[in-house]
Amino acid sequence: MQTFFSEDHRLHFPQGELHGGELVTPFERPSRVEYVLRQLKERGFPAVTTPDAVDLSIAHRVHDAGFLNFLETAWDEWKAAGNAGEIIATGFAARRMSGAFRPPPRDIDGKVGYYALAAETAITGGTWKAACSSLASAQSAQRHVAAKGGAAFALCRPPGHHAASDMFGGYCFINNAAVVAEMFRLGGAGKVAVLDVDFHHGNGTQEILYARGDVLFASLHGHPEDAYPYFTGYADESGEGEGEGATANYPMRPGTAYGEWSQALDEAIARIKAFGAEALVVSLGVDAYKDDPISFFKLESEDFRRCGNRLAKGLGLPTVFLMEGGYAIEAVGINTVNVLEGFAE
Ligand code: Q9C
Ligand code: ZN
Repeated sequence: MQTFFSEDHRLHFPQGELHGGELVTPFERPSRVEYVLRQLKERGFPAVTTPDAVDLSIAHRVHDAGFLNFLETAWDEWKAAGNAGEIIATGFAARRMSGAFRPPPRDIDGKVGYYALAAETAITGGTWKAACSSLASAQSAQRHVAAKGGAAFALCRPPGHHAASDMFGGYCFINNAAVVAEMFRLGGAGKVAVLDVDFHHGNGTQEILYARGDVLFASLHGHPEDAYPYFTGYADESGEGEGEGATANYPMRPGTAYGEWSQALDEAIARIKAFGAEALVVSLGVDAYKDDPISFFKLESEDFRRCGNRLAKGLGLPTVFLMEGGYAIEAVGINTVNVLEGFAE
């Protein structure tokens, strides 16, 4: 299986993540990918391929233009306003505030809060370029699968599934999964499925696809009563309008192990099959792992191999795997590559 990967991910490395009232080294850090690259190499996967240039026209189909412009220009505005540190959102367009439904404020602090879904995710001078390089890897993986069939892996960093049409956060800026699904549709696939196995609910992907009947979104994640991003991912969120029935959420409680998790996986696979998807996008976070520092499921490393195998055997679709989360960094490589190997077995 081919891997697409850009070194430009390194341009995004904030010094701080607001966590427990402290600024700590972000969990989503550049070294995560080193562990994945090492496992790919050790297990004889082909050398990684550098992606072609990003095609932002597709990003514009799933994101708000003002939002993308904000991501591109926020750092310069922030510095011009005299700020010394990294961009961190402090004031939000929260419940019942009229500004949530108006254009963004002029002031950069106001803009940051307007476009942020949470405060943990800092923006720095290299964030936009890194997010574009992450999307470029996703897009090259999609083109590879569209042309040759089979499966490909995009080692995306920063991740994408929390990024909504006009919000960043949860370490995400551009929604790679939504863009790849859109590319499959533009390439002629009648129906596409996005399966999100990251521990966290893929709120961004869900929001972007919520009213669409041509792309199914299915997600296995920590119950929103217990887990970030807290405010989406309930089982009764099932889509709207044309998209009614094309969203499937499987929230699970703290301590969930592979037995229960894999039942949800099987249900999601059955939904994808019944939906008639012709291509599959997997938001591949491995933070459902038992030792993940910010999550509470109990999957073992071998369970990730089983997961990959079930996807291949149960669906057998052209598949693009997109790296999302996973923060037990020494195990991130093992668990990620286990999924890919299990798929290929
Ligand atoms: N104490 C992904 O896995 N957690 N994002 C913030 C602050 C943010 C996870 C908790 C978790 C984001 C792609
Ligand atoms: Zn996650």
